[in-house]
Amino acid sequence: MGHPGSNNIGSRLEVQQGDITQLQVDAIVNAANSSLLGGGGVDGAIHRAAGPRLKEYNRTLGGCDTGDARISPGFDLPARHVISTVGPVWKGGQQKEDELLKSCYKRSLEIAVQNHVRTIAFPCISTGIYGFPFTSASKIAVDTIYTFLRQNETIEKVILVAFSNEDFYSLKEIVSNQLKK
Ligand code: AR6
Repeated sequence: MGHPGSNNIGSRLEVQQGDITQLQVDAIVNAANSSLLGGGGVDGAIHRAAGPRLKEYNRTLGGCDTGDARISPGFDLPARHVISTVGPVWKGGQQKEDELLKSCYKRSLEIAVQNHVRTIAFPCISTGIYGFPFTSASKIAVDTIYTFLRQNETIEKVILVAFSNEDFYSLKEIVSNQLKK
């Protein structure tokens, strides 16, 4: 337990390695594209695990802008909801990529709170097919999540999910460095 006023930041952000589709949390976040109708990477895995109703449901949402997010039921997933966010495609760093990535985490957390989500898991948005360099993307993720947790008490647990072993260790290091700040 943290002391009063500490808001327990350190214990509310956890890094895990594995497949996000297996997690039994209130919401998992999807690194989607603006159609919200599925794709490769984690998006493909989430759509396969949620079943075809996710795509049917998402058709009714009418897409999503880069940096924004939408919520859907989890259907066949162990998670209750899927929050789909659209990360920026890395174009060298001068096309507002940092700002848009930050907005993905912020908007996903805002939508989570509006929907009474207390436990939420994120993949490392934009770091696969969209090509955002992993270290800078992870720093933005951790920074934005900590800032949000400091201002919000309803989210109990945020899990950052690394797919590979290498990503797991690099995320762990970024989290511990960030906490010292
Ligand atoms: N669980 C957790 N993380 C995963 C999983 C999984 N099952 N599978 C992949 N990752 P990506 P993006 C990691 O490419 O870069 C799709 O086609 C992966 O190692 O899934 O935001 C969409 O439709 C990486 O660290 O998403 C879009 O068109 C991270 O998830 C586009 O890809 C994100 O990689 C989005 O690209």
